[in-house]
Order: sequence, then C-alpha cells, then structure tokens
Amino acid sequence: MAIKLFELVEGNACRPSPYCWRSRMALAHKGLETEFIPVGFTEKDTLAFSGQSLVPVLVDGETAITDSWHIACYLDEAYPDRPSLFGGDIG
Ligand SMILES: N[C@@H](CCC(=O)N[C@@H](CS)C(=O)NCC(=O)O)C(=O)O
Repeated sequence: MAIKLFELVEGNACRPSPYCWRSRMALAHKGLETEFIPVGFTEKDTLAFSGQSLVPVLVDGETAITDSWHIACYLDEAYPDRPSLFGGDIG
C-alpha cells in the first residue's frame, strides 16, 4: 500500500504550502511511491483522524505523522535502505 500525503491544494493545481513541499521533496529524495491527497482550506475535517488540522499529514499503513519535520525524521527512520535525508554529504 502506497504512502499517502495529505497536502494543501488550491484550485486545480496550486500547492502553496512550503511545509507540504518539504514533505514532497523528502518523499522524492527517498524514492517512495506516494499517493497525494489534496486538501482545500475548507476541507480541514478531512484531517480529523490525525488529531489536528494542519497539513502535511503522512499516512503509512496504520501510522499517521503530522508536522513536516516529524515526517522527514519518520521517513529516514522507517526507510533506512533508501537515500538518507540527514546522513552523508547530501544530508
Ligand atoms: N509546523 C508545521 C506547520 C504546518 C502548517 O502550518 N501548515 C499550514 C499550511 S502552510 C496549514 O495547514 N494551515 C492551515 C491552517 O492554519 O488552518 C509543519 O512543519 O508541518
């Protein structure tokens, strides 16, 4: 099952949230297949399962992670076989 990222989307394709871009870039760096779930400013109830109302929210199986920093830390810990976000020269 693909990882899901709930991210802020306005209109057809505008993604104005720098925090969501952090998570997008972290997922791209790790090379993880992801299903992106658009959430509009008036659709915060979509995020109720996460216990808060901010994006990004990452869902990996039964695990839901909020906050772009926590998401990056989670991805590096959960997928150590993928390129590191914090280790090595690039990290
Ligand atoms: N510290 C959080 C900040 C998340 C955040 O502020 N997200 C904004 C989008 S840029 C948001 O969901 N705002 C909706 C609101 O304030 O209702 C992170 O790094 O993910």
